[in-house]
Parts: sequence; structure tokens; C-alpha cells
Amino acid sequence: MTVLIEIKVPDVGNVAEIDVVEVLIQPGDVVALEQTVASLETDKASMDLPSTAQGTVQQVYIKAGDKVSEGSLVATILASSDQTAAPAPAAASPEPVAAPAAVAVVAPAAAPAPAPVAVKPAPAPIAAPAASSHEHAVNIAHASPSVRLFARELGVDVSKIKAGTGRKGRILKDDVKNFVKKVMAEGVANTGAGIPSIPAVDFTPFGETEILKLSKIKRLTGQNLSRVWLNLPLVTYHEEADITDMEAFRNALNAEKAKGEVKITGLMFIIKAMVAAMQQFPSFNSSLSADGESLILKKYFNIGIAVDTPNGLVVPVLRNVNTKSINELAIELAEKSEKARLGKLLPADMQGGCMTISSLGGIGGTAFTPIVNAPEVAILGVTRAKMQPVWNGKEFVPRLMLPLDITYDHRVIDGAEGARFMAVLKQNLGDIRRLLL
Ligand code: CAO
Repeated sequence: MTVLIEIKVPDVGNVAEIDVVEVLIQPGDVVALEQTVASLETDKASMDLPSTAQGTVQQVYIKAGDKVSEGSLVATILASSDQTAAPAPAAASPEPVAAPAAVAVVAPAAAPAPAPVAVKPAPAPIAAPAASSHEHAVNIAHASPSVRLFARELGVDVSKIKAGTGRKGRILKDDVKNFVKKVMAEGVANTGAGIPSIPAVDFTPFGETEILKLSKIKRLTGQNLSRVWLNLPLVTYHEEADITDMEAFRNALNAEKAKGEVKITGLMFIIKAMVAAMQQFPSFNSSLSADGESLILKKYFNIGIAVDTPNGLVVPVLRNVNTKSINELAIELAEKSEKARLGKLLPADMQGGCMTISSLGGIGGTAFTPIVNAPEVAILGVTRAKMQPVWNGKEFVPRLMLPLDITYDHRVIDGAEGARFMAVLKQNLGDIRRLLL
């Protein structure tokens, strides 16, 4: 014998209007006992409405977005009379659930219109607090209340999950988890500030290519430079120093050196002149605290020197530069740059820098914009000195002019301070006797 079971909205506790969030069955579907047929929500709770019978759906009377109330007819199910049952009581109920409301009608198997019989109706399990009215006005995603609750706890908008892997595209807990994993993975792949990564391009249609693996140094330097570039507001300021007299002195010193002795390059004077300027402008010898609330002023003067090696750029640090002579610095840099090129620098050799110098003068250039080696706040760039006609008030005279570039973290150093620092550096290099003062 088959019976026609009517599934009705149960009493959910004096609620006049209940929203239909989704309907999960359609005529012809075979439903199991207790299978959720619809998701309903009040302003206090949401609930899965279970089928009170196993059978075939005859008719569905509600659709997503409808407003229903206690006793509203949801669907009819054609079931054999022994397949109807009283379902389990509510699982978790923030509000007391009153009398269940499914009512059955029954008929002999052959009869076209079954006669009604009474079946103990089902209470609706109340699973989760309801979404805001705004949410269910715009978001009719296929997910059970417990999955919606899970998604809300993770801050996931279920409407953003395009397709669930459950029956009829229903969103399952695993779909929410996978969505979170995907978003996290994309976040990691993207660079800072949510900037999308550069898309991969297949170059083969344009010509022959070869894949060259980046060295570890290059990969790590790249990551660090990108991080600095995106996190620090960087400003680069350009200046020129007259090093004609300094160069004459340097050449004279080198001429005195015995064969095999380490020669002095202009860089040693630049290091000394820069440290003297840092002593005058302590903010150049500082780091911003992690919370961005204070400056950590350093009382020591360790200078990093960017060294070009076959494996990439490394920055050995010359310590306590203010206490060392030009000759000592020349010997130390020769040793450290040799170690760097042989890949023998230890991590300790590259730590503790206060400011960095990147000198491309041995190669060429007129200007560039070096990137600060954070948490340092400034870096000095140097390119090739060249003879230039300089007006001395009466005439043009040939002078050896050294181009200098300073890049600084604008959160720590403002433009005027940057310009003053460079004016002092220029003055020190223009007359190195000043370094004795
Ligand atoms: N103008 C003119 N000549 C310069 C000069 C300048 N600004 N700087 C150096 N020179 C000359 C030197 O006097 C030397 O000449 P001699 O052979 O006649 O004595 C020659 O160029 C080579 O100098 P050097 O580069 O070997 O020595 P240095 O002390 O100037 O620099 C070091 C040492 C380790 C910094 C350098 O070898 C190096 O690796 N530079 C590259 C740094 C780099 O890659 N920076 C880019 C980082 S990206 O931000």
C-alpha cells in the first residue's frame, strides 16, 4: 500500500514568517527518510526540514525566497505505508521546538488519489543561528545550516563558493575548507598588498628559450627586495661631489704603496665621509620599530657594502667603521669581497649593518635608484666619477665629479633631511680634511 505524505512547516516557536532559503527536492526525486528537503530560516535560527518518509516526491509547493509559516505545505511524497516514520527530535535547538507539523494522507497502492492517514509528524532540527536578513535576501547558496554556520565561523561567504560537491551541487563542509585553502594559497602567491602575481606566459611560440635555475642568493635577494619595495615608501635623491682633491690624495697614497699591498679605492673615503654624515644625522643610523611607533637609534657604525658575485649580490658588513683607518678598511673590504666571490661568507659576516653602499663606479653609470636594505633606513648609490667643466665664478675648470644617489625610507627621513645629509656628504668628500674634525 502507498501513502501520500504531506510535509508541512512545523511549529518553530511562534514565528510568523519563515524564509525559505533553498528547496532541495523536485517532483520525481526519490528521497530517503530524514533527508533534508528544504532549508528554512527565521531571524533567530535556521533549520533543515527533513522528509518524514522515504519515497518519490509528487509535488513541491515552495521555492527559495518564499515566506512560509507553521503548517504551510512544503511537498507531498508518495511512499509505501511502512516507509513513513517519526524522525528524530531536534539536534540543537536555541529555541524550544513545538509540535511537529508533517501530516500524511494514505491510499491503497492502486488508487489514483490516496486517502489520508495520520502519521506522526517530524520536528525540524534547528541547526544554526540564522544569517542576517540581508544575507538571505541576496545569498541563496545551496548549503545546510550547519555548513553555513561553519562557513560563517571562518568568515566565508558561501555565495562565493561556485559549485558544491554534494548532491545537486550542494555545498559541503569540505567545499568550505577547500575554498579557504584556495584563497590562502592565492594570498601567498600574490605579492604584498593583494597585488596579483604576473601571469605565466608560454614563450615558445616566439622563439627558442632555455631555463636557467636562479641561485639561492638570487632567489632570497629577490624576495627581500620585493618585500622592501612594497613595504617602504622609498625616495631617491641625487647629488654630485667634487672629488678632484680626494682623488689626487688617493693616487699619492697608492703611489707610496709597495707592490702587492692593497690599493685604496675611492670607496674607502666614501665610507668614512658617509659615517661622518651619519654621526651628524642620527636618523640615518636607525631602524623603525616593528610597531612603527619609535626609532631605534644605533650608537655603532657598521656599513654594508654590496658586492657583485657570480652567484648574485651579497652584502658583507664592515664593523665599527668609525674606529678603523682607511688602510684597515681597504684590507678588510678586499678580504670580504674575495670571500664573497668565493661564496665563503658566513651569515655573521652579513649581519648588523646600519647603512649600505652600493658602488657601481668601477663599472660606469651616471645615476641609479638603489633599494634600501631594510631594516636599515637608507642606502647610498655610487656611479662613475667623470671630469666635468665646473664654473668657479670666473671660469669653467675641469673637476672630477662623483655622482651619488641616496634612497631612504620616507617614514623615517623627510626630503629636507635627505638633502642636508647629502650636502654634508658632498662637503666631506670635497674636502676630506673635514673628516678630522
Ligand atoms: N668612479 C670612477 N672609478 C671608480 C669608481 C667611481 N665611482 N669606483 C671605483 N672605481 C675604479 C676604482 O678606482 C678601480 O680602478 P683601478 O683599477 O684603476 O684602481 C676600479 O674602478 C675597480 O674598482 P672596484 O670596483 O674593484 O673597487 P671598489 O672599492 O670601488 O668597489 C666593490 C668594491 C666590492 C664594491 C665592487 O667591486 C663591487 O662589487 N661593486 C658592485 C656592487 C654592486 O653590484 N652593486 C649593485 C647593487 S644593486 O643595488
